[in-house]
Amino acid sequence: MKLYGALASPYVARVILFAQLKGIDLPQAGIPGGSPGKPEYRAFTPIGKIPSLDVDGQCIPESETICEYLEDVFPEPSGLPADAIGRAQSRTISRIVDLYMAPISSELARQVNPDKRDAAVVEKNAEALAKVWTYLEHFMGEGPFAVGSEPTLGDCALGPHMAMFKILAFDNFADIPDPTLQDGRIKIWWDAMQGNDTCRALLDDYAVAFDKMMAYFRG
Ligand SMILES: N[C@@H](CCC(=O)N[C@@H](CS)C(=O)NCC(=O)O)C(=O)O
Repeated sequence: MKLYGALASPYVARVILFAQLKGIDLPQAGIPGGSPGKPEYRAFTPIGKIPSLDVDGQCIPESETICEYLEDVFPEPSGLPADAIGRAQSRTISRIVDLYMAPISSELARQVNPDKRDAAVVEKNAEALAKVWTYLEHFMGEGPFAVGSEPTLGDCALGPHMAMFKILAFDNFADIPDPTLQDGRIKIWWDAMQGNDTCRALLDDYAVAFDKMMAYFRG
């Protein structure tokens, strides 16, 4: 079993963090062909995105599906809360990240350079992001983590994305405030992530990797 993908991707970071929290030894390997667009990688996964998991030549795509696969194969320690409602809450946080938060990052990435910026696009996405914070606050369970006293699947999805938004959005757009600095449920969550050695170390490494990639958008 090996994971294809680079840590600069918040989706790859999700899987790595999930595996680390579960104590799974998950080797990373170079993408076949060298990059996601290459025919060698497309033959393995026509979706052509990272991460993907190679299980004896069988491709498992999509970060969330990979995490659920790891949970199935290595059920202990669980990467999900013990009760069904808690598991649904943790999965909901991941879904909010993928469906509502992630698309905003792609839009804002194109607005980072002030010389090429469209203020209307920034404003539209700032409003959308403010809504995402309300979704997260509404659907997070009892804390301090996304659901409960330990990090689970939802934290693994949200952590790298929040770390990405710190560099991509809050550092670049004065009108997009950082919710992890304002009193409330998201700050409680972020502080818990920072207080967990595994989460903090992964998020720090991810931020370094993502920041290097940001040079492309700043140019
Ligand atoms: N829904 C996918 C998203 C993966 C994704 O968008 N990966 C990006 C890197 S952050 C990628 O591989 N992009 C390469 C490309 O589009 O060519 C998942 O959860 O794994």
